[in-house]
Amino acid sequence: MLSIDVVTVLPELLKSPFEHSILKRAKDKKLLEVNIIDLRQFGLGKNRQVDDYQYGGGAGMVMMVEPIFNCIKELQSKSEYDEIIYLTPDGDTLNQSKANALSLNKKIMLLCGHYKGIDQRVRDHLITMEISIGDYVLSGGETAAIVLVDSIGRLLPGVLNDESSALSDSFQDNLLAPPVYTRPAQFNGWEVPEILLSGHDAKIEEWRTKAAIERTEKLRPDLLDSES
Ligand code: 6GU
Repeated sequence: MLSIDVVTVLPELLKSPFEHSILKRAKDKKLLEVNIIDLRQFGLGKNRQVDDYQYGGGAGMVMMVEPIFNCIKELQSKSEYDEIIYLTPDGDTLNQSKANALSLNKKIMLLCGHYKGIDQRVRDHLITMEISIGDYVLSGGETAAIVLVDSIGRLLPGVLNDESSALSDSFQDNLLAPPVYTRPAQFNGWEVPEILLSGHDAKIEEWRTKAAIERTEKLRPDLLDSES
């Protein structure tokens, strides 16, 4: 069982995404648990303030250290975390090998950033890992958290019906997945490659490997000489 606590100022945004399809199955099978924690519960004063103007001036609010500190300490008093991850565009870019590694944990916390980011002292003293989901800017870390939980959750053993299915995904071996087809074999004069209809398993496997390599050379040659 992997348990993921997501700390956010927008809990409503995260309610539905984990209630469908593969992530729902993971939850039903007790392989994955996702808890949403509303950071505003730890906000200061009667307005439950969680952000403030930045020192030195400049546009945009910054998430304050104290509510985040109190939230993390409260959660840590109940369980031990393998990682406390801050989702931020300047973090390490997520890839399949990072998702694989994270799927081996028991308990992780995700902190969703907002506004201009969080007080640097949170990052210096409380966060153990920083992750970005790509080189573009999102309004908040919540959508990134959904992506991260999805990429990790589907890797947990037993989540996918066909155990080999996650292994044959694109990127799992630094190759894009080969093309796939289903019935009918002919549509509108468009044909399915004949080898796939042959029933010859070894030849089909050979065709798929070749097609995966060709597709990767054409679309993502960078993957073929990358380490991760
Ligand atoms: Cl993790 N957060 C935000 N706000 N923007 C992003 C991101 C994360 N990853 C890419 N862009």
